[in-house]
Amino acid sequence: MKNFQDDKQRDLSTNKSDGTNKFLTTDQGVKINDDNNSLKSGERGPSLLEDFILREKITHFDHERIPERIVHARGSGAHGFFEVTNPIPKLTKAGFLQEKGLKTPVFVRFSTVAGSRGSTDLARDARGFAVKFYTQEGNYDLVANNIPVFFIQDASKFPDLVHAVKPEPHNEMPQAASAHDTFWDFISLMPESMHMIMWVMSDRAIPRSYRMMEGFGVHTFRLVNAEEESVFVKFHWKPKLGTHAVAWDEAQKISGKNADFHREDLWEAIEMGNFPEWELGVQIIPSADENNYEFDLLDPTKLVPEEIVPVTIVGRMVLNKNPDNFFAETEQIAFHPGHVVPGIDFTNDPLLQGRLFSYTDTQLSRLGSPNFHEIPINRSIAPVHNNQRDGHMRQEINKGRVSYHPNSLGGGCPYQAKIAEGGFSSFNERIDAHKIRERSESFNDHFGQAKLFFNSQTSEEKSHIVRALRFELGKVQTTAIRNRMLGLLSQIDQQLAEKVAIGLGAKVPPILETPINHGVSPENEGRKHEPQTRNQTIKTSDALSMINNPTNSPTIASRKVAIICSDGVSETAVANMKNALKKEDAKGCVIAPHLGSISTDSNSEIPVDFSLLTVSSVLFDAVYIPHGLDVKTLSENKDVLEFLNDAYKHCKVIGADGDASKIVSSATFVSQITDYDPGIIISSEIATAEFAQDFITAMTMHRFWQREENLYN
Ligand code: HDD
Repeated sequence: MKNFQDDKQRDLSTNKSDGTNKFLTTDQGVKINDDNNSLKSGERGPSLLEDFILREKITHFDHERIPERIVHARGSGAHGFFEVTNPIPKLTKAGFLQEKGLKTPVFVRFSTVAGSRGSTDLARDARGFAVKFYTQEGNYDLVANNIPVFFIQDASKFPDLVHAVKPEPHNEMPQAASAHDTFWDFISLMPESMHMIMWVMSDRAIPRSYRMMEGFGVHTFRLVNAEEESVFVKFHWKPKLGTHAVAWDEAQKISGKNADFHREDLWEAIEMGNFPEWELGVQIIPSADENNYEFDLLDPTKLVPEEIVPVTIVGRMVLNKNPDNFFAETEQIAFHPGHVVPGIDFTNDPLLQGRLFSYTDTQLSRLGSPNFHEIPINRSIAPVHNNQRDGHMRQEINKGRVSYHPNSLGGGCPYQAKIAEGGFSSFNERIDAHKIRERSESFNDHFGQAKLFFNSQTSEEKSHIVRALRFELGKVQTTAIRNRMLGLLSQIDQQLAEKVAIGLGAKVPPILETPINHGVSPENEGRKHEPQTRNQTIKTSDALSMINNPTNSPTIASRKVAIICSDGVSETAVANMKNALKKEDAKGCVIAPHLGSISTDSNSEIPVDFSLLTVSSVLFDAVYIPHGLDVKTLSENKDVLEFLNDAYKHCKVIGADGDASKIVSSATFVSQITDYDPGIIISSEIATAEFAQDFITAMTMHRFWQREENLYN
């Protein structure tokens, strides 16, 4: 079996440099004798223009920023590989999907959409999930999101959408947030966005980790086999760790405590050897079924329920190496849905068609030259030969006289490949149509799948959506926008609209008062573009819920537990919990009032990982308080109480053994518990295996959202 897993690392290694044990030099390779003082006329004199070392250093510095991405500016990346587990040669001729066990190198970049490069990871937002496969037949980019549908149906609305969600242009506020007037003004006039709105108001928009997100190609794509036969596909990434979220209050606090929370989580998991993993799946739809659904396969605001077309797993992706240099790799990587290889092709989805233009165009202003494909992270490992020449920062030195085709002087080289030799040929789709600037009537159902999504959520998830909408619309200052939104929400679910209305102190308007714009010219308005709510064959789908999601598996691998300690702590209790967590690949972190170490009941010293001053509960998955602490002092310690109250409020597991349970009961929320709470694990005995096991089993539930019934009613 040929294994290409390391090909990209080998390729990148030719550009890597390491200054260890080397002289400091100028960019021209001249050794520098003094990097601390500029060349002056006399000790206190003016600097001399002659100082080429100073000029070079400052000039480079002055130019080291490049424009950030117009969207998805904030992101984090990692290297890894994709391995075929279930080859699909009957469906596609794509070489990297042909043989079981074949490994292809990948680079993945996860991102938020709206915020700037330096914004927080925990914004309420869709997440980008872009994968570059460095295949033997050239680069294939699957430029996906963690949500399977999109806000708009036609690429012509993308600039409007992005203008509306970005900080408002007069005062550049708010950063990395959709909770403001321009976003909801636009949305309230775009009923086609209602399905996506349900997703971004759900917990999908506040993931616990990039490693715990699903990924979706969104559009329907085509696979094409060696016989030039095609099927439609939807791409899915399914995370091995399950699909999980944080609470919204928690997300906002994380943004203050550690804006790099997701970036750090991905980095640390890879450094610790907890390599994130996803399965790649496809929903396969025969060409003949193109018109057999109650939605249009070309409409990117629709998904294909997994109950109608199940997901067939074809491979797995493992991320096992952090980048060496953020700018060179994560910032300079350039994705493009139009980077496809033979065997993968597009459909006429009008959003996808617009994307096919936008991505190269944006790289030209972001990376500055049509030679961005030569930047090491973008460079294909398949050989590149063509007649494209010159331009800013050209790296390749093309030999010979000939830079045109056809030619006789160069022997006709480089020559075209026949299809049988791997030459790309577009799928031979028959199109017979009038040129027309209009939206297809088959795209008119704006509420059917929004309903399906809402109805598929558990009651806890539904209340998260209600509270998210109350928050977002609560920040909107224009009453008319809030009311328009209530009108649209009532078309998804009357109760949803009414619950949101309570939070806004408003009444749900009758449906007829809701103005609608369908992206059609005014003279066509109302002709055949009335929005519809088509009945869905499927009434609910577990795959759409995070809590009922079939991807969830009972693992706590890579989760972090705060072990709150102080002098006198039981050494065996701490060791018992730490060891039990380690066996599950999770980590117990010792947190104490100060850094350094604390002394235990057996006079040994335990090193402290973090002081209470620098961390808080929102940065951990669960809290454990071991026996032996100074109960009186810690029960009154404001930091400890805030730790426990937040852990409780965010529905996390809280555990304590021996005397430490008294500390837990002194926290306000916890002290008010009347019913049994399966997320609070208390044991009168100290350091028992059963206690550690109960704690771990509770952690596999991720969160005990049912607590919120008492907290928020
Ligand atoms: Fe896009 C970046 C995903 C619609 C135009 N997009 C970008 C990235 C992701 C997506 C993951 C970040 C890639 C990276 O990490 O560098 N975009 C999507 C998905 C969409 C989508 C899943 C809908 C299904 N995008 C979309 C439309 C347009 C764009 C309709 C324009 C017509 N997207 C861009 C862009 C970006 C981009 C402006 C900004 C930076 C970049 O491309 O490289 O061209």
